[in-house]
This record gives sequence, C-alpha cells and structure tokens, in this order.
Amino acid sequence: MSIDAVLGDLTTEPADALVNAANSTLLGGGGVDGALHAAAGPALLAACRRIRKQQWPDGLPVGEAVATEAGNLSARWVIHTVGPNRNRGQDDEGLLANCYTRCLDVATELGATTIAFPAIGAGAYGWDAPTAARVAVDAVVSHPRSGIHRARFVLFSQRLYDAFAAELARL
Ligand code: AR6
Repeated sequence: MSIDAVLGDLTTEPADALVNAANSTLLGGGGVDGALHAAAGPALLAACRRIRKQQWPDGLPVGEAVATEAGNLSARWVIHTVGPNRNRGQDDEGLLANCYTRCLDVATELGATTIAFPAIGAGAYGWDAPTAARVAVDAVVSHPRSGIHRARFVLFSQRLYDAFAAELARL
C-alpha cells in the first residue's frame, strides 16, 4: 500500500472512498463535513439519516466508522468517522487512531482500492497538527495489509501538510 500526503481539497480528490471527519449525529456540520455534504448534495444527508435510523440510532460513537453512498461526488463511497473532541477533554490518542483503523476496515469490506483522508480531529476538534499527523500516519502504516493500494492524506493547510509530510518522511 502506498501512503502519501497532498495539499488540497478532499472533495475533489479522485479516490474510491473519501473519509468524512463527521460528528456523532452524522447530520452534517462545518469544516470538511460541510464541504463534503455541499459537494455531494442531498443524497448524502439522506443516506446519513438512514444510517441513524437503521444502524446507529444514538449516533456514531467516537472512533467508529460507517460508509454511505457519495451522492454527486466522484468517489463511490463516503466513510464517516468521528474523532475525539479534544476541546471537550477527549484526549485519547487511541480513539483518534481507531478512526483511521476503522475507516480502513470499512474500506476493505467495501472493496475500495484507494482511500483519501482529511486530518481527522485537527480542525474544530482541536488536535494540534504534529499529534494529529503522528497518530494518523502510525495508524495507517500499522494497519494489516488489505486490498487498499493507496491511502492519501489530503491536507487543507500548509501547516498540516508539513506535519504529515514530516511524519511520512520518517518511514
Ligand atoms: N478538504 C480537506 N480538508 C479540509 C477541508 C477540505 N475541503 N475542509 C476542511 N478541512 P474539521 P474535526 C480540514 O473541523 O476537527 C465538523 O463541523 C480542516 O482544515 O473539518 O474532526 C464536524 O461536523 C482541518 O485540518 O474536523 C464535526 O462537528 C481538518 O479538515 C467537527 O467539525 C479537520 O477539521 C469535527 O471536527
């Protein structure tokens, strides 16, 4: 599996599966979540509502992941995950790592061969760039081999890109 990082917008990234840094409600929000919903159109929200109704009535737990269709996005699937909210005292790096691991599990189950991640938790949820990057890269690198050929981190700021590039350079 190749792992790399680019500076850019996740919504236009060509990949089978795009990961959404969502919240437990799965009903949208700001940041990358808002951008993905805006680009995907109402089909994504409708799919999220079905997941809430049928699978996670109390909301998606922190560190868990679930896939939906991707609406108007060019990806086939959106995989929604919920990072720990550091601003609310949720500072367990293991839970942040679980987000990446569970997304890779779900992507593998779907048969995806390429996946693109944002820097989960590094926006509204308050994780600093070096920690967000270290946890993300460690989690993806240590995931058992799967059918995924390429995992890409798509970073929205130079600061985050630099943090991820530094972690990847250490491999
Ligand atoms: N492409 C790639 N990265 C992006 C994009 C984009 N289009 N837009 C923002 N980012 P955040 P979190 C970056 O806040 O910290 C939402 O409201 C952003 O610059 O999106 O996990 C949810 O509904 C940052 O580096 O996710 C939740 O309530 C990174 O994506 C909450 O925010 C993650 O920032 C989740 O917070």
